[in-house]
Amino acid sequence: MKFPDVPTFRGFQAPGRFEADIRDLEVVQGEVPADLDGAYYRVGPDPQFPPLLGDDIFLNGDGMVSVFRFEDGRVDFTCRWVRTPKFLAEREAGRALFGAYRNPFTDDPRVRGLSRGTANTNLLWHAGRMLALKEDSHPVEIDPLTLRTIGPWDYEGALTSATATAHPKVDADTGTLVFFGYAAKGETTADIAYYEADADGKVVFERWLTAPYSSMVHDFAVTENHVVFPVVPLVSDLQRLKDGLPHFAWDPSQPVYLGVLPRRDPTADVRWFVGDPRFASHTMNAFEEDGRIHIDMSVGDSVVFPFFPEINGAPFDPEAATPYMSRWTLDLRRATDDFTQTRLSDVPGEFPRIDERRATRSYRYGYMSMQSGVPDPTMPASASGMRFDLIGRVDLATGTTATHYVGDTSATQEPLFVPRRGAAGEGEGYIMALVNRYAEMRSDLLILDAENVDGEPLATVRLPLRLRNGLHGTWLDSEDIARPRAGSEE
Ligand code: V55
Ligand code: FE
Repeated sequence: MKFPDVPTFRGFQAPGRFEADIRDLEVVQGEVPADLDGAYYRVGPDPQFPPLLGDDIFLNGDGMVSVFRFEDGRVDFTCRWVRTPKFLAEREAGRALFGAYRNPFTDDPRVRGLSRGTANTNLLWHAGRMLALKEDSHPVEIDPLTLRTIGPWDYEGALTSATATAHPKVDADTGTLVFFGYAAKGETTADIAYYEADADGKVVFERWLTAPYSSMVHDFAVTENHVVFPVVPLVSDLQRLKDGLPHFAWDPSQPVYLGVLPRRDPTADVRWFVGDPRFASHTMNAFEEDGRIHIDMSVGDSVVFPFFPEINGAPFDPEAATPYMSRWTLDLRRATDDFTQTRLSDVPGEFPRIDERRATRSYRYGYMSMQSGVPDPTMPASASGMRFDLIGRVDLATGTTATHYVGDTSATQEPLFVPRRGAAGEGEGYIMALVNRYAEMRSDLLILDAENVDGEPLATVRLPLRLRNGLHGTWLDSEDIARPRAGSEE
């Protein structure tokens, strides 16, 4: 067995392929705040086997979950693969059986019909369940204490879509979960299924709509009274899959459509707003103000992923691809279908997070992986080509961005905001970020004061090993970990 000699699988991005437990990680700088009592979970792709087709894209690796547990200033570490149906079938075979990213035509015939999900994109804690998410398939439940896989979760049959987003939203006030699946009737279908589940995890609303064209709907926007589905022209169709082409292509001949629905309204028409082609992947937050909807997303003029080609073969344009946090504003009071775009920070960035207590409401702060003017070109780039050498806090009240430089020969992964216990004010808390130390081929967990981002870290927790790039994560308070889930007898 051998992984291909390409950057996706070599150097810092070489597959980790270990499952580990480390007690009491070394704290080499500062002190871990003693009031951090809970756990930071993150997930990312880590292929179990070399790709069936000889090469693969970063987004297709098997989901590996890591957890950092905090208690009394000490930090324990555990990582485990999610035992998806795909992972188990391939482990049994001792090799890869599934082929290209979201292309079932490339699979070994013996796995036909089996879920292709990798559970590699995000983790959701809701109604006492920890779910590992991938947007092409159903969630997979894991045990938050042991990281043992429990199995696919379909909301007791209520998840009628073939897929569920990796970026669901939880209303912090009500505990309501708002989520959707795109390609909901199977790969490359333009169908979107929108759901809401109550605080006990029971699906209480379902509604289907059809997008103007089939594309990657990686994230969406939820406000107090509306949901918005951003359809950006990273398109797909079945013929591409049959032809063995990458699942998605960038098609700048198509406009952006923003589909707005009133929440939990079974009959209202979808209102489609239309704008110039642009790429947007992650929503920072969205809210309503005087009959308008503001959607804050990282927006670029072109697709950020070099491995999803321009549909007519134009070369990847890193400058056009560079994303900036931007605000799209739709005016529901006007009859026209246009919307405006304003830039919220002049520092390029992605992986936006917020103080989740403000999700769906007006807010002040966002936290992001950011890139300074002259990132070191000798250092590895992320899958998107970005070199995230800064952790940033965007202040929407002052229009300023504070940044923390993570060091030479280093790059940050997604920064997560963790509220400080007993502090209710927005942004009172910590930022956690896993930092790649390229010179040492090792990882550090940085803990920053979220109100003093540009200051020295509160603590640097040293890992004796390398955690390749991951995607998204979540914080779980120790009180929640201990609490049995709704309806269980445990
Ligand atoms: C992304 C990540 C995915 C995916 C589609 O924007 C989009 C990130 C890790 O998987 O399948
Ligand atoms: Fe994402």
